[in-house]
Amino acid sequence: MPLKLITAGESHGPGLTCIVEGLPAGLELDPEGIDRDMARRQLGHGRGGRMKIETDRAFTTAGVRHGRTLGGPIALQIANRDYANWEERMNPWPVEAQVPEVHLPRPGHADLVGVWKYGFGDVRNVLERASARETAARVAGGALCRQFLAALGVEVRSHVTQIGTVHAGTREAAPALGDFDGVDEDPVRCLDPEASRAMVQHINVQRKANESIGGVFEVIAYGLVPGLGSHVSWESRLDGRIAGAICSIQAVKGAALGDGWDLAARPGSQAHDEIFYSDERGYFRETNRSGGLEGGMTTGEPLVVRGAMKPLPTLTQPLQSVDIATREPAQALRERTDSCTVPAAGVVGEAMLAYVLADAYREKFGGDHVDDVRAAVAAYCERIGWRPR
Ligand code: EPS
Repeated sequence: MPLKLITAGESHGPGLTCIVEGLPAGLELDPEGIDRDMARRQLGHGRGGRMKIETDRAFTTAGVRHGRTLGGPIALQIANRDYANWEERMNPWPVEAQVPEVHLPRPGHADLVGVWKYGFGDVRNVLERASARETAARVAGGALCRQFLAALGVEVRSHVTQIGTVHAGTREAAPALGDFDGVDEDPVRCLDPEASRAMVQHINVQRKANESIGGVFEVIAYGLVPGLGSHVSWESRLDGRIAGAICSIQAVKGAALGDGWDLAARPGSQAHDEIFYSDERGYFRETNRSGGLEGGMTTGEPLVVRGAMKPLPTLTQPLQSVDIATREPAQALRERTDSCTVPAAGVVGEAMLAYVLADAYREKFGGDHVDDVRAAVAAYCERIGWRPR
């Protein structure tokens, strides 16, 4: 059975729910680990006033007993503390009060097409679900996937490599797992302190000019076995599954695997990772331009994916739009918003990559109990002569 991760919830409704179905029984879960990921998603210079209201915590209501999974669907609930201020506007049931409608779609948001497609006259019926608040639920579910992967020796990390026009310096080697130790303390979750200062400055300047700012985050998974995903059919290729998951994050417009777009300009001799063998190391590579993926399968090298995020479409100086009630020209909706969420998007990217990889492990190794999965992974590594790295 494929691993499923389903979210429900509106940005200012009573709360968010995530259901994860398909994890094995017997997996020990750490509730603090889930809340740690939730808190990490709220980090980053450039967030708006909403983050002062929310302190996200996941309340587990199903699928876990005394700290271990039961093998059934796991349900996690996250309250929207801001709902207290929206009880009339977002009540699931009819209210006495006259609730004002939103008629000013924002360019770049789901607003306009959403009201056409679903037959609404009130843009709020679209924007509430389209909001990136939904990613809090993905991160809660992703934390379960991350803990399943950790039980198999896999770790997932992220960092910010670009904000607006500011790029982190090029590194001589890809980051090692230990390089991420202080990343959440950095105001933009960047590994390059000098670039981080320039990024913060850039956000401040752009925010003052009423702009929102995009950027690029990178997610890396360490400790994978080779052979997750498959070359045999297009749906099985992990490249597409990962790119799809990363591009499903609100405002993400591009995903690059390994050296990605840069590979297009290089001669073949500079684009691939030559293969070596030694008795001590077995098969190995000296480079990782492929980002740990060849033929739609993991190679066992760190898996590297980047996501490019556009600037958020809610602007404090709104763009030109049309009032959908009068069809007269008007400025787009002006709402409280964030100016930059790239640091948070990296944490959401971790959740999405953890989900795709956990699904790939479930597909390849099956097992009802987590010990069955561990035994199957060990037998496979033995067969191919793979030494966990
Ligand atoms: C969002 C707009 C802001 C963000 C929100 C996503 O919310 P509000 O309209 O309430 O100020 O803060 O993100 C979150 C609440 C979150 O938890 O990430 C949007 O329009 O996408």
